[in-house]
Amino acid sequence: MKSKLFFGAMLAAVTILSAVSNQFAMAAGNDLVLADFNTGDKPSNIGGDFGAWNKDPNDETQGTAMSFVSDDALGDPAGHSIRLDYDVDSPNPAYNGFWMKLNNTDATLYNALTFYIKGDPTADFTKRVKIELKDKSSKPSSYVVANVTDKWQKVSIPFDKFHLIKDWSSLSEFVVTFDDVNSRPKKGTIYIDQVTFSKE
Ligand SMILES: [Ca+2]
Ligand SMILES: [Ca+2]
Repeated sequence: MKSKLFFGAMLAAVTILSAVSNQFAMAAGNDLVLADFNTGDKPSNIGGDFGAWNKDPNDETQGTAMSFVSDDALGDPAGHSIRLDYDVDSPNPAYNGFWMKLNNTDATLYNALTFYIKGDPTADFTKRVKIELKDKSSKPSSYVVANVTDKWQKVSIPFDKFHLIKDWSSLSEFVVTFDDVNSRPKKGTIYIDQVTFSKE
């Protein structure tokens, strides 16, 4: 009886150990890079379109302009990131930013959205940036990233922070939003790179 119990305990331990090592194996190389922007052109790594959006294109006092810059977050001398020049300083309610289609990507193998972000010390920049994901219902689920600095910083947002995402098997869009509530100063420059679904 005793030896049976011992054997059972050993078996449980081996099972747990192998489950843990499988997790490490998955974490090592199974991230899905959605966009590294390294070609300096569209589309994204998964074939998705992306660009800047403006709440009211007729209001010339607000908007975001997107461009590619050869300042890669991972230090690749041939790589690129995107530069977002935003302006939410307007007499009208103002919000604008960056959108990127996710082409119904199945994210069920991953548990975090990661990317690199920094601000431009010359143009100045907001320390708080709103990030949104949408599933196929297209209802945005948002999370505000704080403490952006003028150095590249890796941000990792666990999926469970995006409370309104119901269906992780089919994601439609990644959005960066500047608005007149979170963005201080109301005009500035943010860089984004290496948008990835990760298993952490
Ligand atoms: Ca890059
Ligand atoms: Ca303005």
